[in-house]
Amino acid sequence: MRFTRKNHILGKISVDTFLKKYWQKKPLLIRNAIENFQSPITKKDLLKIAQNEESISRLIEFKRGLWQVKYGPFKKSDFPKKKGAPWTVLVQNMNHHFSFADSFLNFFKFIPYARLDDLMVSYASKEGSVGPHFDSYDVFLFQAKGEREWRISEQKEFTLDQKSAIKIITNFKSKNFWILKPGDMLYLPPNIGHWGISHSDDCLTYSVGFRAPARFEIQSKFLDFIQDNLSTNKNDLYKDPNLKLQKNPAEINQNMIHKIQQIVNQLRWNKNSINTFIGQLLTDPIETAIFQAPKPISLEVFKKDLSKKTLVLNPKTRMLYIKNNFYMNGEFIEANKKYAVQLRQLANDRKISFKPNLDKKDLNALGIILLPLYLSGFIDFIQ
Ligand SMILES: [Mn+2]
Repeated sequence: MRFTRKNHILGKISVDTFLKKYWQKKPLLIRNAIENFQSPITKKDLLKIAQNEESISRLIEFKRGLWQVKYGPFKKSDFPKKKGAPWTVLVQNMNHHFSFADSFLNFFKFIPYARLDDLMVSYASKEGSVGPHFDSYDVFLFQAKGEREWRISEQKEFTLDQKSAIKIITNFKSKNFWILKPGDMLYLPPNIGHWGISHSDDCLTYSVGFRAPARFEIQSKFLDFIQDNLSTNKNDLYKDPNLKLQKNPAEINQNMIHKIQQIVNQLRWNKNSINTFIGQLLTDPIETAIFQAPKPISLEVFKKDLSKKTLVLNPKTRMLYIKNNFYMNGEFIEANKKYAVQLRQLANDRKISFKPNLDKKDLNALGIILLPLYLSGFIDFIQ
């Protein structure tokens, strides 16, 4: 499929205007974000991936006055067959399973990768819905096939349905609604009440989801990081050769308090260690990501491939950098800053082809940097 507006999906709105006026602030409807869009992902593809052991999927139905949810992986027989029954299947991280879904995310490069979560795809039969709800994260809802009505709310306070297994707003009120056709897209900032209802039996919606670390998560993971990097000698015990007789044996004496305060104050971190923490935190892969190790190859063979083929990041791989420091899937990459240009290109484009005339010494150095990542299944070659 050819896209007419290369790398721009916001219609008449410029990226600058979008970031200034809408991102994290207010909803935006974009008609014809992509013209003449035809979804390369079909209902059949989606239901197949929902049966995959590694996928994260949900089936949502409104039955007997209750919103009900089942979690995948599913068997084929789990999907409702009754005609006219409204149901929805949602599959997360489609970009890990379907190369088109991965490349679709390229439209959203105007938001940093560190904020990007995944592409979720949902199928709904006519009247299918996940109910009125709100999410904690930003989302672009792109209509890929069929039609869906979206109602959004301006409410600040929600009451939630206690009986349903999913988060459902019971006092949902909406003034606006839109019917989205293939190629249309709705952006929603966090905490906006919304309700999507399928108007057709072939409704496919792509949700480009973002992530935002919670303050608590940052702080508690930072304490873990500090603990993991402690170099204190474990056998260094508390000593008190100057112990004086004290009146009350239950009282903790000032000497002991001072010494323990000093030990606590010896915990140190600086900008560099915080940066290492940030790089590791933000590239930590999702919990379900499994990286399959390839057949081991020697550095010589790897270097030959490197000079001929295109190197790509595994769709599950997260690679980010801070200046000349590179992080991949929660690990710091040991590399001479001489090769930062190439590593930056790999991180930004998620692929790189080295020139065949690459200097022997440089090829060798890059081979040494990249081979361990290849052997971990983090990067791979395409012809
Ligand atoms: Mn939602």
